[in-house]
This record gives sequence, C-alpha cells and structure tokens, in this order.
Amino acid sequence: MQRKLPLAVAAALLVVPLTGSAAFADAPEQIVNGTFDSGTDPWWWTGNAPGSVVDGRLCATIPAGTTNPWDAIIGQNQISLQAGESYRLTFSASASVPVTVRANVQLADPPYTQEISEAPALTPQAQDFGYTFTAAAGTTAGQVAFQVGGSATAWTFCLDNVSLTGGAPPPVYVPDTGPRVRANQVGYLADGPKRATVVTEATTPLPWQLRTAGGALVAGGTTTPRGVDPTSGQNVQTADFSAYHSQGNGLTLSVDGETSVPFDIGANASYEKLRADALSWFYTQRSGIAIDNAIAPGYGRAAGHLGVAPNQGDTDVPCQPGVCDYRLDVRGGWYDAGDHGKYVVNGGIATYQLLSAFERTKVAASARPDRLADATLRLPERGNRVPDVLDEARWELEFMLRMQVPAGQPLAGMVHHKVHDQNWTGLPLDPAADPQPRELHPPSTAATLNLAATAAQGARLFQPYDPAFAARLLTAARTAYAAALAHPAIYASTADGNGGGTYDDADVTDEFYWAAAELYLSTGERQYRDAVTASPWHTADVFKPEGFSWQFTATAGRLDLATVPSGLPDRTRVRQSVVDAARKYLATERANPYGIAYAPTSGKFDWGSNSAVLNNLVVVATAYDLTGAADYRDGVVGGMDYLLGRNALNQSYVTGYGERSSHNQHTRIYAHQLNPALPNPPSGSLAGGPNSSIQDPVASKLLAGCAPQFCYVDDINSWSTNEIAINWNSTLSWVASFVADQSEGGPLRASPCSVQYGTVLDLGGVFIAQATVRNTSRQTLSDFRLRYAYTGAQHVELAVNGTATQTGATVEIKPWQSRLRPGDSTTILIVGKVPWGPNTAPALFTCA
Ligand code: 9MR
Repeated sequence: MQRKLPLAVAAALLVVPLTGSAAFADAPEQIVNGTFDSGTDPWWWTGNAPGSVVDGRLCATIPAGTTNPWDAIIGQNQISLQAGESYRLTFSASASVPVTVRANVQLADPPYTQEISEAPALTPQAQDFGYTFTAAAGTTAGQVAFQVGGSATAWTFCLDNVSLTGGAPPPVYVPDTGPRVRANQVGYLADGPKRATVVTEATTPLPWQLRTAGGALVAGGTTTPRGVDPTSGQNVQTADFSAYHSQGNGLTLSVDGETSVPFDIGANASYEKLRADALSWFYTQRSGIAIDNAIAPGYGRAAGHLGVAPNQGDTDVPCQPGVCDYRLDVRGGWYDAGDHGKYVVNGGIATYQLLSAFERTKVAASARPDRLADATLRLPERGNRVPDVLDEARWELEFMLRMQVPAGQPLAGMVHHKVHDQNWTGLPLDPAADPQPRELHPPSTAATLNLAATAAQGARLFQPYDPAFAARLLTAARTAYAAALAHPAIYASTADGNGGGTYDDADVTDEFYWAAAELYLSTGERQYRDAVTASPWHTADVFKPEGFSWQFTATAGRLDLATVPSGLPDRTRVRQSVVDAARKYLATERANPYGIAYAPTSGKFDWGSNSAVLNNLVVVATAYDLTGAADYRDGVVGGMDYLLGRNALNQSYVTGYGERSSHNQHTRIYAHQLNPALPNPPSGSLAGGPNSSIQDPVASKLLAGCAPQFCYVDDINSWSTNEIAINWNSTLSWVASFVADQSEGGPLRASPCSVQYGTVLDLGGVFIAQATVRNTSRQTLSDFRLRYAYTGAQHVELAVNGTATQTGATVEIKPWQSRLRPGDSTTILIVGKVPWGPNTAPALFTCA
C-alpha cells in the first residue's frame, strides 16, 4: 500500500547522487511492486509459507517447527547492485507474535554472499525498518530475502512498502562506546593495581569518585592528564585508585560527569572462573568427538569429521593432487578457529601454551598445582588421574602425531602442514554437516618443527602419567627434528589459501631454536644443547615489541630455557634476558594511557593483536616467576584491564566477562548472530581484537581510516578483527591461570623452609639424592610435608629418613623428624629411577 512519504524521505529520494551512476538517478528503486498494490508478483516464497495480499500488505502464515531462518523465506530476485554504491533498504513489517527474523540483501544463488543480513525484531504492531549499506560486489542476480523460519510455533508475517534505493549516503559507522570512563569491567584484585582511563576534552586534572553499588562514596582523588593517545587518537586522563583495597561488587568510578560500567574489587574468583572457562573452551573446539551437552551445556553437537556423511574426512584423507599418493587418518585435534581447518603450526603454539601453563606449576612459587590438577576443567577425561590441562593438550598432540609422514614414504618424519576443506564453506556450519572434501597439504619444515618442539615438551610432562605415550612423543620429536634437519627449507606456500588459512612462514630458524630447546630440556643431550647454543636466536633479542606468535616461536624456546631446570651453560644470562624484556614490556604498558603492553614498531595493530598483548604479559609473568618482584606481577594483573574493558571501545574482548563483552565472534559453530537457534561463543572465548589492516569486507566497509584501537567490530563476518582461535585462547588461558594464582594480589607468602637438594649417586637409571630441609620461619614446623615435582622423567621409589610417595608428577615426603624448630634442619635421602633424560634437580620445593 502506498502511503504518503514524509517530506524528508521524499526529498532524499529525489537527490541525485553525486557519485552514483546515471542509472541510479533515473531508477533509484530496485524493488518491483514493493507496495503490493498490484498483487504479489514478482515476489516468491518457499512452499511452506504461501503469501497473499491482505489489506494491501503481503501476509503469510509461517509454519511451526522449522529450524533455521532460511527454512521459510519470502523474497524478490533479479535485484541489481553496483559495487561501491550505497543502498538503503526500508520496509514495514509485523508478526502476530514477537519474533526476530532476517532481512538480507544477497546473491540469489550459491554462495548466497550477503551484502547485509539484518535482524529486525518484529511485533504485532507494524514497524518501519531501514538499513543502509555499501555493496561490496556488483550483480544482476541479487535478492532481497526475508528469512522467517526457525520458530517453534506458527505465526503470521506481514510486509509492506519494501524499497531498495541506490544513491543513499554511505553509512557512517559510529561504534557505541558507552560511558567515557573505561575500567576493567570484570574487576580488580583487592591488593592489586586499579587504574581506569577517561576520554575527555579536559587537559587539566579532574576529580574522580569511587562509589559502592549502593552509591556510597568510598574514595576520591584526581586524574593524571595523559595527552593524546596514539593508539586511539583520543585525549585521555588516567585515574589510579590502587590505594582502595576493600572488596565489593558493582562499584563504579565517576569522572567528568560520566560513570563507568560496574566492576568488582576482589575479583580473584572471576579469574579462577576465567582460568577454567578459557581452558575448557578447547573441549568445545574438538574435532572427531561428539561434544557432550552435559559437559558443555548448550554446546552439545555431533562429532565432526569422522567420515560420517555428509563429512568427507578426516579418517582417510588424501593429499592435494600431486602431493602424495597415500591417505592418512588425521582425526581429532581442535578446529583452528572459526573455520574447520586443522593446522599443525598453530596447533603447536597453542599446545605449547597449555603444556607450559601446566609446567609452570612445577617451577613457579606462586603457582597452585591443585588448580590445574585432574578434575579442574569441564572435559570427558575428568577424573582419570591425569591433570585435565594435559588431557586437553593430548587431544591436539595425538592429531599432530597423525600428521607425520609415515616411515617408508618420501619425506618420512616430516609433518603435513595442514588439513582442511577443498573450498571455503559459509557460515554457520556445524562441523558434522561440512560436505567439503578434506585434503592433506604438503609437509613443511615449520610444521615438522612444531611437532618436534611440542612432542618433546609433552614427553617430559606426560612421563609421570603415561610413560608409553611419553615414549611415543619423544620418538616422534626426535624423528621430526632429524627430518627437519634433512629438509630445512620446505615452506608452506603463500598461495595455498583456498578453503583454509596459509599459515605460511619462510623463516624457520626460530622454530629450529624452539624445537632444539625442548629436545634439550627433555633429553639433556649434547646434540640438542649444541643446536641451542649455535642458533643465532640464542643470543639475539627474541622479545619483539610485536610479541611472539605462531610465526615467531624463538621466544617459546627462550622462556622454557629460562624456567625449566637444565645444565645449560649460560642459563643465568638466558634468565636475565627474560627479566630485561619484561622491563621493556612493563615500560610500554606504563607509557600507554590504556595500559596496553604492546606497541608494534609499525604503529599498526596486527591480526590477533589481543593475543600479542597477552603473549607480552606471559613474558612479564615469567619475569615475576623468576624474580618474585611485585612490579611484574602487578604489570600482568594491570595489563588484563585493557582486554577486559579499559580501552577505546569500552569492550571486554572475552565473551561473558564484563558488561560489554564480545559475543559475535567469527565462527561457524557458535553463529548466533546469523541464526538465533545457535549459541554465542562459550564464556571465556577471546576475540582476535583490533587489526589495523582491516582485512575483511565488514571491517573495510565500517572501519576505514581507523586508529588502531578502533579497528575492531563485534560482527560475525569480521573475521580479521573478531575471530576466535586456539592460539588466542591458549595465551588467555596461560595469563588467566597466572592471575588466578595471585590470590588478591599483594606479596607472596614466604616459604617456611629452605631446601638444599643434590644428587649424591647417579648410576644411570637409578639415583640417590639428598634433600636438607631447614626451617627458616619463626615458628616450629610440625607434621609437615615436603613437596616438589621433577621436570624430567625421574620417579621416586623410596626415602630414608622420611616416607615418600609420588602421585603423578607430585612428590610428597613426610620427614620422620616431624618437628623442626626455627633454624633446625633434617636431611632425607631419596632413592629414585630416571628411565631416560637428565637428572636435573627440581626447581621448586614447598613445605606445608
Ligand atoms: O592468526 C593468523 C594471522 O596471523 C594471519 O595474519 C592471518 C592471515 O593469514 O591468518 C590468521 O590465522 C587464521 C588462519 O589462517 C585460518 N584460521 C583462522 C585463523 C585466525 O584468524
């Protein structure tokens, strides 16, 4: 039905676009019979939703019980669009019961590429809707489609006055950034640093007020002007309320007439939850296993890629044509990110970080081994007496082992770079419903060294739990390393990016260093030690401003050489290099008014910048573990603020954490934004974050010219700024685990004892060690236990002067002298076996 247009709209339609073509000036309306004045032609509908004109509108009864929005559609085809032209889609619509539908302008045929996909919320009262977009591609075979399926109950849809006009002024994207006071939306540790940033025109200090949830003023002070922040282009000031220590929920900070979103003080419990959420996230990313809804409520799904139709993998996968003539069973592992690809290179760094989070419990004084023990995560192996984080890492390690070229084949021992779909698939797509053929891509030196590094690291960590698996890992690591030496320059092609990412890397000297380091730490062997010390990376600065990543892994090797005990001759220098780097990252964090521990030399934020920030915090955290200096701990705790809301967008980048958290990340599985029947990503999912290079159509459309912090949009189609990925959640897991270990911040409780440990006899396979425990506290120690964990393959058999047990990796000794007065000591002899590898002394002892 044609209604009289409001004057402003009518005027807009008459405007001849300056940049538009003559065609649009002549015929700006792309919809035929959008008013239904001449019946229903040329509108069409799916058979289950026949339309007819009722009171001048097109109405249709939408059946109950369909699943997806596109299970019932009303649309019009033969829509022409010109690339770069801006359009406005307007219509009036109602629903007999409130329902959210999809209004799409897209290709009429596969791959149904969408120009816009909006989600109007319809009500019984007809409402007017309007959306402006700039067409990314030209077509004469476009479609306006109202996707109205997916409702459990039947309802009536009515539509009128549908219009699509060219020549619209291009949309200007203005993100909703909420209040100008930016805080960590999750909260601050009671005894930790507490800082916030305010965006303001003011250049002189402003008063700030801290209030409880009930509105009581509990602290106040003045801000520090910080000038224009280059990462956002904003004039900002910072408020420091670290001196306030009282715990509470829902506090707010007010400055310059604006009030932050509420946050907690005493937020350690949130970090404890984040540790478990960020790590349990890997279970829902698993390939080759049904996700149990009882374990991951709301995320249950069928097993993906187990060779069950319509899947065509991953149990018997051929190579790309011409690459090999065998097939491999490469089931399992994690889906890399929002896609269904599985890449050994990225699997490597993610697995390394999970294993490293666990290994930290053996070497870091502030770590809490009980919090990463068995039955701490939500996964099916819970309760199997193996720490859950190791179970999860094993899921990927088993996959990586399957990617190794079998003996007898050319390139035996090398590792296939990746397995993924032959062509890119659309969103959403359940892994079990992926119909694409899967292909193995050529082996690469980088993938081979990723297996060598993580399998070597895994070998020492799995030894106390599953020696047979540890042996398999060590053999695979040695074979892989030897194969990489024999084929040191087989690089993944930059052109091999159809159906999956390339993960290309033409410099693998850093991977060689990392693999040699892990092999040396696990075996103590001279060949690997020499490879470490001969590597140019051993003395180079491996701590770049950009941080480390899947592509640059020398840092991973360096961190482990610094923390895992070994006989490395220059270990003191190696440890100092971590501390020096942490000082640099801390200076970066302090210099930035949002506390960003990341300042890439280019001034541009990289793809996955949030993981770069976190990886720099891993270095700072390691410096804390090495030195115990509070500045480093506070730097990590305060560095999390940026990711949890203290930023230019007022955005928490972790789903479910904070008032304004990312929840529309790019993923085929948790694609709620495209289909309301699907979930959002699970709580604890990290978004990739601002990417200055805005490399996807949504970002380029909305964010052109963005200052680094603004190069992000929480839209499912912005894969270059808003994807989820295993290497991003792995570093979130590591740092969340570190922060959770810090209790409420403040100084670490001093150990009541000191321990002198040394090997007195080593017969190669059997050893006797001596541990002298001295009470260094002012209280008598009574009925106490000495605890430690070997970082190698050693196993305690018995003790003299004490009762020793080893459960998994944990050794517990109850000294027969059960009372130690201050200053007293007792010496225990430990008899153990060392089936393989070096017999290095443990790094950490506790008495309790
Ligand atoms: O994280 C990767 C980033 O460093 C690269 O610049 C980018 C383009 O090659 O690819 C990213 O990795 C993606 C991978 O190629 C495919 N799966 C999703 C990954 C995360 O976006």
